[in-house]
Amino acid sequence: MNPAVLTRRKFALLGGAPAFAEPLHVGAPNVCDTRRLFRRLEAALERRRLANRGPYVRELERRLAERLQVRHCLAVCNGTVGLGLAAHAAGLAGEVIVPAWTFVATAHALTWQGMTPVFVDVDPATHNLDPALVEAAITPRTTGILAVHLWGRPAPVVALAAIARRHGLRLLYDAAHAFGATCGGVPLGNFGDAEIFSFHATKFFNTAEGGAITTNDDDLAERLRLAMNFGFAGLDSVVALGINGKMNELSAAVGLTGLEDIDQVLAVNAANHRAYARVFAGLPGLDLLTYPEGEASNHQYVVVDVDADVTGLTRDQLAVVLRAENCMVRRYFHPGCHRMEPYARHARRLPVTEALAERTLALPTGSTVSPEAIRRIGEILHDALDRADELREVAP
Ligand code: T4K
Repeated sequence: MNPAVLTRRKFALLGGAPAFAEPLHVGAPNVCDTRRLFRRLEAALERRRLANRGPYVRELERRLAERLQVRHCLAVCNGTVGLGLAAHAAGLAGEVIVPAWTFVATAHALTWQGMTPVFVDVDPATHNLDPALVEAAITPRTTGILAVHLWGRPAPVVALAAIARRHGLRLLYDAAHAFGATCGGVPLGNFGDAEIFSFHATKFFNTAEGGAITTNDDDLAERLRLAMNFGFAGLDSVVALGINGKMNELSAAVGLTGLEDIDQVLAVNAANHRAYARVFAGLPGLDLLTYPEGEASNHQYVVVDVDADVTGLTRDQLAVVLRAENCMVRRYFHPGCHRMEPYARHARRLPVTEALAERTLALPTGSTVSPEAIRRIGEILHDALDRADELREVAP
């Protein structure tokens, strides 16, 4: 620790100016090339084709399927609707096993369909479903597993596939965080019966709002196509229950334009993650969640485990310190879905999820965060740990 820094810093929490003049957000959107986007938007407006699987949506689906090396890719209006559509089209009903350590949309999408999410704990090392606990939670009412590739790190796909096969269950993946990641060299998007991506503004690849369902199952793809378009099989022939799950042309234009520069965005995220790794290597009690070696990863989430016994500050106290400096860290996914409504009244203890919910902090990354900003965040953290006694008094 540089003693000059110690004497210089006046924490914003103690009346100093925030370290960052403008807030650094977790999930600040990566914005695509605006000129190319405007040209695309102009063309869509001129041809007066704005919705209902227009040329941009079809092109985006084609390009995404190519990139993910998957047979079918269906662009949807958002990830949550995509999850509900996939659950419906896969024939899920009754109980579906999900992690509680995820964004609440994973569970809500099932509940909205009249299904019961059965929350199962995760592996503390990976933050993903623990296969042994999944198997133990199966009952005669279980019809499927909706696993999550949390933070874009692959769920245990081999073990889950074996469990699904053994028990005759459907297997879906919430891949909201996982676009661009691989498992065993295979792009996520190819596992289970179907996978569902989110292209929300906060994702490294975004269409403002949007998502996609991918599958290698031709029949399931056909059911999904019907279900996402009100069940229409022809001009006035409705053959199944459906809703409106379609992506619009303007969102697809954002996606097509963003896709052209996606490798640069991936490079920025990877470089930022390396910069954070250097910072956290020197900070005892703060462990950066790593991405698997030898696999592609999007590094969209910078996730740190806070061991308060070592740091002297709890995760929440550190969050207060950093947010005062305009580093707008998030407590994703506190307190765990099982302790949110409408699930809390039936909640049973999930010790790993509950511990992670008290210890996990997400930090900003993406194209709005420079290596210099990460270095400064490191300085603030060093300083905060050195002066934990003082900060504990003011950070509730
Ligand atoms: N499954 C999983 C595992 C998910 O994580 C998600 C979504 C879904 C399913 C559902 O997919 P979608 O239906 O959303 O496609 C955000 C996102 O809204 C949500 O998409 C995402 N996961 C979740 C992890 O994060 P919040 O409640 O944190 O949103 P909000 O408004 O607080 O924004 C997050 C940060 O991003 C803020 O710090 C501000 C910044 N931001 C946000 C937006 C929208 C910007 O700077 N500009 C923006 O335009 O949920």
